[in-house]
Amino acid sequence: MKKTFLALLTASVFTFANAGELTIDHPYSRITAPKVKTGAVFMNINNDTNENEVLLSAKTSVAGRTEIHRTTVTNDGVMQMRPIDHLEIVKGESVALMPGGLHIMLLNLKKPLIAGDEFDVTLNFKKAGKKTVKVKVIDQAAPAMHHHHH
Ligand SMILES: [Cu+2]
Repeated sequence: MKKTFLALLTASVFTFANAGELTIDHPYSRITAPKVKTGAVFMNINNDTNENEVLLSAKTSVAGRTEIHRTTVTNDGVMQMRPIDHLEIVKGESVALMPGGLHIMLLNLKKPLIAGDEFDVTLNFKKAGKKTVKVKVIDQAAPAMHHHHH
């Protein structure tokens, strides 16, 4: 009897210790040329909770519209990006948004992104709700890409 109680107690402590938070690391964006109206935001999303999480949308005042994009390479080696309507972050895993992969697309940029600037992006998660992160603009230009927006 006593043994069972201890086993249960140990199990619950273990579960509690495991239940962390949803965290976002290193959100950044790259500089844009004066006439370019698009940009991208990158970050790591770490789901240390016990439940799968879903990123539904993102919003920022620097862009007229924001989409979640996935970059793929076609059979003939052309990079294409396409909007996805949500992004799943499985419990205990991290998802990297990075150049050449997943990113938050900024459309209709209101002004160029300049190195050293910071702007807020609010991420809307299914379970954690809204989380606002400060995005830093780094001094690195984006390479030319084929953009396929629909
Ligand atoms: Cu994109």
